[in-house]
Amino acid sequence: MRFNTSVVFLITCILIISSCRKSYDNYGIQEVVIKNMSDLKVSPTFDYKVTKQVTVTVQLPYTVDYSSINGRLDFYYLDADLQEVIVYTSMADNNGFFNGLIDVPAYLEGIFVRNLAGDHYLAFSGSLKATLEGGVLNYGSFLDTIPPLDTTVTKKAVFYSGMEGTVQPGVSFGRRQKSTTENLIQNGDFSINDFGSIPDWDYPMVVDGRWYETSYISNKIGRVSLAGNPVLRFSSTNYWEYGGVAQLIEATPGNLITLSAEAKSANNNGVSWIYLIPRDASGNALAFYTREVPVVTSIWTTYTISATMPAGTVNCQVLLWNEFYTGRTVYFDNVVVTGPSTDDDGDGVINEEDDYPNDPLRAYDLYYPDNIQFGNFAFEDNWPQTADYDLNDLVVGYQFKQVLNANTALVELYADFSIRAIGASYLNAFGFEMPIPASSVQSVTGNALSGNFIMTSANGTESGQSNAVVFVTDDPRNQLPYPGTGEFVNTSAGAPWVEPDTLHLHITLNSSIALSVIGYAPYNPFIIVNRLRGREIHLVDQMPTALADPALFGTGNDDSDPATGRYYKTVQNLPWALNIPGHFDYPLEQNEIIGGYLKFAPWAMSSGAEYSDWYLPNISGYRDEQYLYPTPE
Ligand SMILES: [Ca+2]
Ligand SMILES: [Ca+2]
Ligand SMILES: [Ca+2]
Ligand SMILES: [Ca+2]
Repeated sequence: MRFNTSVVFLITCILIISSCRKSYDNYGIQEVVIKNMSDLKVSPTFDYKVTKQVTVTVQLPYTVDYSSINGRLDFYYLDADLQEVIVYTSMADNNGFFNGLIDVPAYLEGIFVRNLAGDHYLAFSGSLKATLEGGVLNYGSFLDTIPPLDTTVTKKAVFYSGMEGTVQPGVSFGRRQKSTTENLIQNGDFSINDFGSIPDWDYPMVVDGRWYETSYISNKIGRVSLAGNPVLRFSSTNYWEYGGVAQLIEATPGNLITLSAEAKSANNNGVSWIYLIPRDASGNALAFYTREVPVVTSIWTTYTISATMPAGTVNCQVLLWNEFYTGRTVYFDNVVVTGPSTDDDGDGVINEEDDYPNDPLRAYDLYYPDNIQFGNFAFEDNWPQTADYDLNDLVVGYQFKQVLNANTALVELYADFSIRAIGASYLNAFGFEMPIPASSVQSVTGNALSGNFIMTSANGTESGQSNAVVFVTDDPRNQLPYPGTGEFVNTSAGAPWVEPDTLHLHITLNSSIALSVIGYAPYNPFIIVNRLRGREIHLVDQMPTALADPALFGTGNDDSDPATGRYYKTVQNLPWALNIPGHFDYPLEQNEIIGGYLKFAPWAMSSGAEYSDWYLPNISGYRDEQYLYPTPE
C-alpha cells in the first residue's frame, strides 16, 4: 500500500467529517425524527443517489514525454480499513492531460490519484452540498528542474558507516512492504552495509550498484534500525548544509525512468529532494528532474519522480538530497527505481500500466462500483401501487468490470450478479439496458434464462428491443431457492439463510464502443414484475425500455411524467428502487428502510446534503439493527 504527501490531508478530512457529524449536537439543533416513509417531505427533484459526479482535471508531469504513450490514472479512496478502493480508471491523452466526470460516493471530499509518477490527493472544490464540484491536479507543481542546492565545501568529512543502534519507531502509518518488484537500484532498502564515499553530488561515479554518501558535510549520514528495519538517516548539524546519497544506473535516451522513495522526519521541518540526473558520456549532468519533499512528515510517505531521459544520456544518477540544520533528522527507505518502461504490445500503454500487456486490443479494467466490493440494487415490486419500503423484494448484488482499450473504448463487459434476497411473492425478472443498438452486441453468456418468458435474439439480447437489453435472470428463485420455511427468502430472521449464487455474465461486442457513447455501468437496471412484460420498475428517473407499457405511468401511486423525464417516483417523490454502490444491509420483511437506517430521513429530506453516508456500516448512531436483516458474514 502506497501513501503520499496527502495522507495528512486525508486525516484532516476524516477529522472534518467527524466534526460535521457531531455538529447537530454541538449546536444543540434537534433533528426532527421521522419514523414513517409517509411522513417524509422530499424535494420533487431529489434523485436518491448516494453518489455524485465530479469533474476532475489532471495534468501528468512535464518531465515525461507522453507523445507516444497514454498515462494511466487510477482514482481511489481509502475505506475504514484503509483499503484502496478504486472507483475509476482512465488514460490521459498524448499531452499527459485528462479531464473527465467521475462518479464517487457523495460523502467524499476528495480522491487519491495514482499514476506511475506517483500518488496525490485531489481535494474537491466547492461545498459538500454542491452538485457540481471537482478539482484540478497538476503533477508538475510538485516537480522542478533545478540542480541540487549546495554549500561551499569547507567541512571535514565525518562519515558514518555501520548500524547506529536502534531508534524507537515513530508514528508508522500504512507502511509499504519492502518492494519485491524489479528494482534498478541495488540495496534500495539499505539492508546491506556497503556505502562508498564521494565528496559531493556532482563528482564522477560509476555504475557499480553501490550507494555513495557525500562526505563534505559535518553531519552524520548512516544506517539506523527503526523497529528492526534498516533505514537511512540524515541527522542534524550545527550548520546549514546540504548532503545525501547517490547511486548511478544505466540509462539511454528515451528511457522512461521512475524513482520512488519513502521518507519521514522526526521533527517535521526542512526540505529534502529526490533526483533523477541523466549524465552524458563525459559524466556531465544533462538535466535535473526533481521531486521536492518540502515538509517530510512524521508518517512514512512515498515520493515519486518520473522522467524521460534526454538525448545524450548514457547513465542516470539517483540522488536523495537534504538540507541540514540544527535539529533536523530525516529517514529514507525503500528506494525503488523502475524502467525503462516498455510497451510490448504497442497499444500506447506501458507494461506497468497495462492490465493486458500482451494484448493490443485491451488496456485496462474499469470497475463499478469499484475494484473491491459489490454494490446493491434494492427493488420494491408493487409499482405503480405504493410500496412498503422494505426495499428487499429483490436485492441484487453486482460488480461490473468494463474492459477498455487504450482509446477508452469498451471492448467487452464482465458483470457479476448475486441474488441476495427475495422478499416478495411476485416472480420478478432482473436485467439491464445499455444505450447501444442491440445489434452491436456479439454474445451474452452466463445469464440464467429458464423459460419462455424472455425472448432473446441469437446474440442473447432481448428480442424486440432496439437498444441492447440483457436479462440476468428471469426467475431469481433458481439462484436463491426457497428454504422450505419462512415467508420468503433471506428476509425473515427466523428462516434458514440461503447462500446466494453469483452469476458471471460476459458480454462481447462486434467492435469496441467509445465510453462516451456507451456510458458507465451500472447502465439502466430494472425488474419486470410478476411476468407482466410491460410492468418495469427502474431506478428513479431512469427511462423505461421500449417494451414497457406507457399506459401505466401516472396510474396508482406513480407520478411519472415522461414529458419531463420524471420516472418511477410518487407524488411525494418516493422511489421504488435504490442503488447502493457498496455494502448494504437491507431491511427485514415489511420493515421500512427508514426504521433501520436512522439517517435515511434527514438524508432524503435534505436532498442528499446531510448524511450521504447513511448506508455505511459501523458508524455509531446510524442504524437500528432490529429492523435490518442480519446477513451472515
Ligand atoms: Ca501496452
Ligand atoms: Ca494492452
Ligand atoms: Ca417491499
Ligand atoms: Ca418485501
